[in-house]
Amino acid sequence: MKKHKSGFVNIIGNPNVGKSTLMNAFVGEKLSIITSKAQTTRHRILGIVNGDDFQVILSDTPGIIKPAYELQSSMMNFVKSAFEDADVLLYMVEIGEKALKDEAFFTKITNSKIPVLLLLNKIDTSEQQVLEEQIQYWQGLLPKAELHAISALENFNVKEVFERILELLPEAPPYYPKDQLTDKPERFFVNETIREKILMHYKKEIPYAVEIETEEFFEDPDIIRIRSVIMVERDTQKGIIIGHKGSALKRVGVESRKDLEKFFDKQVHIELYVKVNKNWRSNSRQLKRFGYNN
Ligand SMILES: Nc1nc2c(ncn2[C@@H]2O[C@H](COP(=O)(O)OP(=O)(O)OP(=O)(O)O)[C@@H](O)[C@H]2O)c(=O)[nH]1
Ligand SMILES: [Mg+2]
Repeated sequence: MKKHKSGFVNIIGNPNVGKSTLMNAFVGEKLSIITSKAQTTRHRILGIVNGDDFQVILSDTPGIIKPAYELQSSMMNFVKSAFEDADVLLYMVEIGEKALKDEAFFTKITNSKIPVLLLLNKIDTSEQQVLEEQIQYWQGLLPKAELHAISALENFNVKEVFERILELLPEAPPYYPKDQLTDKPERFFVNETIREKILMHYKKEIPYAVEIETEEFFEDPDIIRIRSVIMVERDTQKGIIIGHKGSALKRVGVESRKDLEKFFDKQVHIELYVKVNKNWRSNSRQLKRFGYNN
């Protein structure tokens, strides 16, 4: 009989390099939201890939930044935790970027005792010559890491990286039930879906001042009824979220409903409200309430 392998595989890297896209590609489900804006991911989200003789527990994490307010410090604590329990680290960079913005994190990667796979992502955007230069540059910077050039978006070399992860994982029993896909509850995915629409449709600071709280998630046999609150920091932001005659908010609701119907494979009814929660991003009690309690 084949031995069972299991372990934690944690994806870290700068904002916007494609960490969430890769995790979703491994899992085959849209667990993490993806947008073209930096700091899309705010939590550490597990995506579990199960097989007869393996369980790979992937972690998507927020992009590494220098924190400017308490929410961001909490996001960086999620990244730190991902360093601590990894069996394999996936350090993701994108074509054209230069090393991590945070030196301390970069030193940690350089000195890592566990295997590091250096994933050079978005190679679909680059010419062969640029790619070769980039490979040389990164190999020089992190000689101990094993480099894989990939495109998470186009699923190029993703399977090969997964096979390599399986080779590197220790023999261990599964940590989670074999039918479990993630560590997050249903409400979390509702919140994230709504936040994704806000990241997509509102400019500048607005998405960063928003947090979602789902107050009601009620599952009937043929429909899920959801009521969620969009929290902003100031009155002016509330007006912007709602938009002219409620049109902007309505669009968020319609698009979120469509995505959630796909995600839950069921009809969804969603009601959205907007509330001002002054400076929640800097208030540790509020942050705790929203699940940033690390
Ligand atoms: N061309 C190309 N674009 C990609 C690839 N992977 C991801 N992207 C795009 O890059 C952007 C950021 O992707 P995400 O997966 O959200 O990146 P992230 O690292 O999780 O970002 P944060 O959560 O903000 O740290 C999105 O617009 C993706 O579609 C890729 O392989 N090629
Ligand atoms: Mg992300």
